[in-house]
Amino acid sequence: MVMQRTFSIIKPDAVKRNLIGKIVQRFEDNDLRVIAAKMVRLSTEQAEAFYAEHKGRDFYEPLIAYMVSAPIVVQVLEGEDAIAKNRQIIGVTDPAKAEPNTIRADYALSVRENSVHGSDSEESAAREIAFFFADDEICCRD
Ligand code: RTP
Ligand code: MG
Repeated sequence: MVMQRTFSIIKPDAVKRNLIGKIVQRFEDNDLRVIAAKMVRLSTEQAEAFYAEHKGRDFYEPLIAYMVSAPIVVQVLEGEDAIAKNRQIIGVTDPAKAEPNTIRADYALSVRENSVHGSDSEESAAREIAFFFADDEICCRD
């Protein structure tokens, strides 16, 4: 197993419902460490750039409107096999189909308002981390 970094968003629905702590607890309980974190309010331009891969899909416009509707918490998580592990902890996109005890099964409101984002590959993780964090904002820990 290799140490990996992944990128996480606590999305507007979860921030609005005061679930930041409960969600971070899931990461820490699974040996993922928060090595960078900040709260941001995305502009429409930032949200469109972040989700550019989905441009043209029917859910794209409402996704952008949702992502700018309230602040979000962006984080870099580090741990063994962090990318796949984070996706397991999160559960699949639709909370109705998400595995029991996943964040989305327990907290998400709908397919769109699904509480968290997690990078889906090494390439996505690298792109998404660089989208939000400068190198000197990421703290390496022993
Ligand atoms: P994420 O990127 O946020 O971790 O989620 P994901 O990989 O599970 O889902 P993805 O297919 O990348 O979609 C990105 C986000 O768009 C919203 N969505 N809405 N049918 C719909 O209404 C729909 N499908 C996707 C969700 O917020 C999803 O997380
Ligand atoms: Mg995705």
